[in-house]
Amino acid sequence: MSIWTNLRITLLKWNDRLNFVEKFIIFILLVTFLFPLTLPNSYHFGYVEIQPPKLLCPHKQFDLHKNAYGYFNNSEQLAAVNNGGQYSNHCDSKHKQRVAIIVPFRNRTEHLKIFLQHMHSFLIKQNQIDYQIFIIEQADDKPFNRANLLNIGFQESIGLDHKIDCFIFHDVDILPMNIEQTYSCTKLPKHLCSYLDKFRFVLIYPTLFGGAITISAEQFRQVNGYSNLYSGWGGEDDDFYQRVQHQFGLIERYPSDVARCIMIKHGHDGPSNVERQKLLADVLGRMSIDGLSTLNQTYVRKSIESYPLYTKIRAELN
Ligand code: UDH
Ligand code: NGS
Repeated sequence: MSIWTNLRITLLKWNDRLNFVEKFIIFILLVTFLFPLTLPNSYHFGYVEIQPPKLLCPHKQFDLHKNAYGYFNNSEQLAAVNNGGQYSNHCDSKHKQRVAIIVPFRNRTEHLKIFLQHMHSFLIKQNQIDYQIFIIEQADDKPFNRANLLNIGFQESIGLDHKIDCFIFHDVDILPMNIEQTYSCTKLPKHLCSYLDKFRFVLIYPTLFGGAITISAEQFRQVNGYSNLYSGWGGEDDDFYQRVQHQFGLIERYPSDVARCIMIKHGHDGPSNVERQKLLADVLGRMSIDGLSTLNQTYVRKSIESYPLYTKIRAELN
C-alpha cells in the first residue's frame, strides 16, 4: 500500500471516531496555525511591514551629530528654517509632499526645545518633504485632551495652508534615531517610532498607534479624524486605530531596526481617563458623530503665533 492510501485510511478512521465538535475544534486549530504560514513575511497581526521610501536627495553637506543624550542638534541646519517653523526643500521631485507636523502640547517647554532642534535637524537632513511644525497648545486647566488637539491642529493648519496633503501627528517627547526612518505619507496610515528605547525596542502590542503617525489629509477626513471625547491619558490612539482599521484594513510600520525612537524620560503629567474602556467599547458606533464633524463645538481658538522654529496655535477646550 502506498503512503497516500495509508494516510487516507487513517483519516477516514479518524473521521468516524470524531464527533462534530471535535472536528470543528481541529479545523479552527489548523486554520489558526496554518493560515499565517500562507501570508508573506511582511504581514503581521494588525499591520503590514513596509520598507521606508528611499530618500531622494538627503543633504550630504550636513552631518548629523548626536549629543550625549542621543539628540540631534545642528545649528547650521536650523538656519534654513523659515519663520513659523516652515522648510521647503529643493529636491527636484514631482511627488513632493506638503506636510503639517502637529504636536499636542501643554507645559512641556523643556521637551519642546529638544524636539524642535532634533526634528528640524533630522527632517532637513532627510530633505524629503516640505513641512511646517504646528504646536497645538491646550490653553486651559481641564484634563489634557490629546486627540481633540490633534483634530484642532488638522483643521487650523489646513485653514492656514490648504495645500497640505499629509499629516504627521507627533508627541513632543519622541525623537527618531535613525535617518532611514523616512518621514512622509505612504499608501496606508502608518505608525512611526514603533520601537522605543523605553521598551527596549520591542513593539508593546501589535495595534499600538500612539506617539507618532502619518496619514494623508484625505484618509484623515475619511475616518472623521480622532474622537474628541478622550479627556485624560490613554485610549484615544486605540480608538483611532479601530477607525483606521475599519476603513483601510491595516496600518503600516517600518522594520524594527528602522522605526527606532528615543522617548524623553518623564512621568504621568495628568490624570488617566477612567472612561476609556467604556468609550472603546463602541468606537465604530460613534465614528461618524464624534470627530472632525463635531470639532467646532469643542474649542475656541485663542491665538496663532509665529516663532522662528514653529507656529503655535492656542485653543481653549469647551
Ligand atoms: N502632552 C503635553 N502635556 C501634558 C500631557 C501630554 O504636552 O500635560 C502631550 C505631549 O506632546 C506628549 C503627548 O501629549 O508627548 C502624550 O502624552 P504623555 O507623554 O503624557 O503620554 P505617553 O503615553 O507617556 O507618551 C506617558 C508616560 C507614562 C509614564 C508611566 C510611568 N509609570
Ligand atoms: C495603552 C493605552 C494607549 C497608550 C499605550 C502605550 O495601554 O493609549 O498603552 O502607552 N491604551 C489604553 O489605556 C486603553 S505608553 O506606555 O507608551 O505611555 O498609547
